[in-house]
Amino acid sequence: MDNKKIGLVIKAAGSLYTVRDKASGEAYECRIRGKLRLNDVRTTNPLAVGDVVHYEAGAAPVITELLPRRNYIIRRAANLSKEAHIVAANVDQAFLVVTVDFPPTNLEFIDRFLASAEAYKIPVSIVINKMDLYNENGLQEVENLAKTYSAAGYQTLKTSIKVKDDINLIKSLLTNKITLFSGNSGVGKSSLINALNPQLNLRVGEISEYHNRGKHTTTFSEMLEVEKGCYVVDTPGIKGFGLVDINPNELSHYFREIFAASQGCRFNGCTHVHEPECAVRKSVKDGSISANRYTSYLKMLEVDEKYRR
Ligand SMILES: Nc1nc2c(ncn2[C@@H]2O[C@H](COP(=O)(O)OP(=O)(O)OP(=O)(O)O)[C@@H](O)[C@H]2O)c(=O)[nH]1
Ligand SMILES: [Mg+2]
Ligand SMILES: [Zn+2]
Repeated sequence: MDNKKIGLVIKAAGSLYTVRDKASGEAYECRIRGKLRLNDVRTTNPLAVGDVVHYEAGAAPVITELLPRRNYIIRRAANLSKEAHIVAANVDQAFLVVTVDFPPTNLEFIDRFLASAEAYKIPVSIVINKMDLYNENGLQEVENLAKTYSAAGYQTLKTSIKVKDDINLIKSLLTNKITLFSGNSGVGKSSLINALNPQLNLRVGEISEYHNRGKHTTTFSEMLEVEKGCYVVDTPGIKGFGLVDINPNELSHYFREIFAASQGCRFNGCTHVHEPECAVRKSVKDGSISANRYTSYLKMLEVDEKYRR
């Protein structure tokens, strides 16, 4: 009996996966049977939204095999954690939603996300949201942020869910793509997706006034069709972003502007930490590379080196 079918994981909630059949478009709630053959990374979730799988339909549908991934975003829950978590797989691009307040997004978090995406060449746009809420200081921070990441080679957007033009701009960037929305809890991922298509009616949560943080309103990952051919993946907010599988010798390759500048370093294999005639440090000194980005690079070298597999 061969009822082996191919499907796309469109929702991942605990051990239950919703799989959309490639041929019929019908959705099935599946569990995983036995041990899937996976790549050797130890993960808390064997499958993620965006995965393409073999599954067997029937009274109790089961996923039997994971097909090779084109890419994925993977992180460690915390730096000390041994287990990794796959945020999404097989995406065309990622929108990292950030806010300078309500809640503030940490810069190192942004740089960790970018480095991880860079390792699989997943294009990331930085979406600075809640533009309607910022005072003068906030707006100054937004400018600094936009300048830093534009200079590093990333598309940077400033948005508010209340501004129609902003939503239309985002929509125009989604055409015929699968776009991952990621970021801290409360930055407005689900709100932005609702603004793109109000019929989706995703749950959104308040920001805790006491902690100035989101309340982890979205609890599972889901792929949604915003318009024909435009898919987005809404995900639960994440707090930390530990790197997985990035060799310290290669870390600088995942900082676009550091990698570009490193072509001018005197030594092959320069770590840009202490070597003489380092073009990267020179660029940090003269301001053409952001000091914050360089600081993130150094922190990631020190911290992640100890815990790499
Ligand atoms: N003023 C303003 N509020 C916004 C904007 N975007 C989102 N919010 C509010 O921010 C709060 C959090 O929004 P959510 O969409 O739930 O945030 P999320 O990123 O999906 O959060 P998690 O699901 O917890 O990861 C809600 O109260 C939204 O109404 C914006 O552009 N401007
Ligand atoms: Mg949400
Ligand atoms: Zn160097």
